[in-house]
Amino acid sequence: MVEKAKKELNIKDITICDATQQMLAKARREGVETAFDRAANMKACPIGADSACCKHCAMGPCRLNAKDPYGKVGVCGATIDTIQARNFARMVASGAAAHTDHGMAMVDLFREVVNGHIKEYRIKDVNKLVQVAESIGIETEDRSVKEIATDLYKELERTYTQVEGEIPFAKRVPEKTLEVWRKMGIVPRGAMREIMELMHRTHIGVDQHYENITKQSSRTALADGWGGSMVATEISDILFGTPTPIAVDVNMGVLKEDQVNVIVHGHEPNMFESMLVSVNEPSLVQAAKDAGAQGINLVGMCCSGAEMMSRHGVPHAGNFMSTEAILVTGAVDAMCVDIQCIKQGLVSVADCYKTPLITTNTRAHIEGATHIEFDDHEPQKCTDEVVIKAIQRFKNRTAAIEIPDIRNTGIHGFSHEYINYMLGGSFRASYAPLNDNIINGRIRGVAGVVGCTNPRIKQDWAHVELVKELIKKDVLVLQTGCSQISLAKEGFLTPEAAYLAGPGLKEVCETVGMPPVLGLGSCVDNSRILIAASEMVRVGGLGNSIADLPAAGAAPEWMSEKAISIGQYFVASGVYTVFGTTFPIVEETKFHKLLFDGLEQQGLGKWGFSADPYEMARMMVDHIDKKRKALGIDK
Ligand code: XCC
Ligand code: SF4
Repeated sequence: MVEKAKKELNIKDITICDATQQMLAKARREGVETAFDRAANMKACPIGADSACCKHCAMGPCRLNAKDPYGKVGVCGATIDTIQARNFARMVASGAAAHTDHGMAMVDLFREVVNGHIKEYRIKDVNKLVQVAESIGIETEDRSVKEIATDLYKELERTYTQVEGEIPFAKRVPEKTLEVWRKMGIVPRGAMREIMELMHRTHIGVDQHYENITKQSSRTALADGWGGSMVATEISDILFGTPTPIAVDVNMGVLKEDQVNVIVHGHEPNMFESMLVSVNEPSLVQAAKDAGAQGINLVGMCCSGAEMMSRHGVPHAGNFMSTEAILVTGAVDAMCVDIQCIKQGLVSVADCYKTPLITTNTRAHIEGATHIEFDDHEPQKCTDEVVIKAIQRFKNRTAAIEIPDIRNTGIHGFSHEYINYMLGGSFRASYAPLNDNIINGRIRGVAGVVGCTNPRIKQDWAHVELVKELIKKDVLVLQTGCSQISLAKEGFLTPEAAYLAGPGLKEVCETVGMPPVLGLGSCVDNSRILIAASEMVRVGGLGNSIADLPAAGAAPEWMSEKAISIGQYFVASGVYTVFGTTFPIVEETKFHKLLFDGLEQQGLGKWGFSADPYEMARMMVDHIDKKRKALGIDK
């Protein structure tokens, strides 16, 4: 039998990222396979893509027909709506678990720092500590940092463990939004309880009403957005500092041929923070020099990269779909990973270039990678060892090195506090309050454009085209995660990019000296968008709930279950949220009508979908205009 020839796409159709293109060409010359190749050769399963199958028990797996969704049911009798709602719920549960478990790790670290068991980290941002404590009603006056921090720890732990009542950050939700949640019974109690209940309810033979399942999906997703993710962001700010705008280089050109290049890729900031210490350790810097290097060059990727870039100005080499490509440079002396979005395929690419791929987290080992366990109690033990491995690899470099000579400088690190300050939020006397500029129409509305890159769509393309359209229409864009890196690589995160914006937004950007696209950090930092939205409601003039705001969200190239959880918590918070590339649903089913319309009728937001970024922009702008009209500020 003749083996079917492998499909090879034109590299220009795979990604608009020049550096990634250059590395994919090198990979092809060197016979190295990446996820782009695998995607081209593995068609997505059409039944799964529609979410028309169920494997929740051994009477199945069952397949329904997306073309005739009500033509049959599963062996147990489950309808298409039950099956889809359950599949969707499980994605929410997994995504929410990822963010909340990350937040939990931050809370664990916080506790150990507060009680003095960990000395290597400390509370760096006392102002933020006080502010977060006060936001949930903890007394701060005349109390020591330790007392406040101890109380804050106890409170925030409830985000996870509480079995009854409301999670602490529910206190930050605008009153009217909270009222809707209370009426629907979807205010999260504690993340563990919500995720457990959602897993239970999606077991065979439990909850078999798509509306009731979706209610628990909302509750669980809210335990992510206003719970786990928000805790992760706030504790990280308290421990490592709240970001303020900083100029950073992004793209593969941040690698340096004459230095030991260490990449950190993943999501939690603690290991990365320790790595920052290790690469500056005089004895290790000397060891690098003894090996013939000019120094040690630390670079981030994906979300932990986005976080470290925002906080410390650590350069960022690229987003999710560039993590294999960067190894192809041959210049990476160690890639050190922790949790989430770490492709198993990195192992074989790293192997081709003799780059040590090092896993560090007890929850995420990868077969074939080297595991060096990271422990918060002696963090440098792990990160020093990684650096030593990197220096060894530098000394014995054999791979042909080619580093794309591309670096894009932009301004990153816009925390919600800073946006507030810059655009006047609580300081309405300031010269350019955000709400006033929305009311007077210079800024038409606000859009969050976030999320992954995905080999099923040309990398970065939908992000860039969508954002271009939005700012042209005077919509201020807030970004996080891999999407932020897509735009950074195209030069949009600079004040100079204001010329690409419509006249109103351009004027505001020029007055304030800010980019039309504001980078807020990693995916857990989507919680900063929630807080900014609450703040806009609090300041006044734009309605009483988040659902009233002229705002919309999008994840044009999403791929992870975390993205679905984020989408659902934005929707449940009142935001119209449009996804691109694909959506796991059969159109014209009752479940589809619920997500794309019914939830809005219940007082929440709703989902939207389009694979076309221009249409996505139209949908979002139409929604923003509809909200402006309802507020009476359309002219
Ligand atoms: Fe992962 Fe967070 Fe998606 Fe990027 S955006 S591919 S989830 S790294 Ni979070
Ligand atoms: Fe089939 Fe029902 Fe079992 Fe799902 S739960 S696999 S639909 S029998």
